[in-house]
Amino acid sequence: SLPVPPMSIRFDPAGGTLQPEGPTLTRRMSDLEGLFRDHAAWEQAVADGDPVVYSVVSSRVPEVERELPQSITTIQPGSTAGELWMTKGHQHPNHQGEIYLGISGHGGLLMFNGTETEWVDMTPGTIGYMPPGWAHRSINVGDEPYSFLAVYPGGAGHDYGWVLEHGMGRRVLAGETGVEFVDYSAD
Ligand code: PAN
Ligand code: ZN
Repeated sequence: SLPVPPMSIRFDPAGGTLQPEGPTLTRRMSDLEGLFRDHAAWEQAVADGDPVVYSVVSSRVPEVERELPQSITTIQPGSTAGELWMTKGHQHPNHQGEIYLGISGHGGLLMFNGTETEWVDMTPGTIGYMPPGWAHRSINVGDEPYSFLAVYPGGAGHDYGWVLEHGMGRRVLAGETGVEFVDYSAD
């Protein structure tokens, strides 16, 4: 990847794009295998049109040591067997910190360090901080798309196997009066 010059990057909320634009990632339900509590409901959702659950648009700043890449994630509203739509979640293998900034909609940032879980409610203007060693997953808890900016060290790496192996401590469900949490141990 080529180094980039100092620059301004604009986010177009209507189009969900960055200018100048970098790589874009689309995560459909089929990409979230093994993550929802109700496997049969997940399979059914894949069969029923395999909806887009979230997308990630990145700037052109490369994911290499000493650079500071950014991306904007947009999670669609929805739930599968009561479990709110979410990102896959990952650990940074080199245990580096990260910040998120809420842009629009209502979400949450679930963090897990292998023992404890933490929850940060995310609305526009909230900065969520993930210390080194805390795996993180984002959840849309509202009824419109939830978008946030992520800024992370270029050498952080993304370990998705860690979450498949260790879980995230808690699951986030749509309750009668708001968000409800259940322990992974209840699966
Ligand atoms: C974010 C995430 C993004 C998508 O940019 O990568 O929200 O979530 P998953 O990577 O878990 O699918 C970030 O935390 N980067 O480090
Ligand atoms: Zn991260």
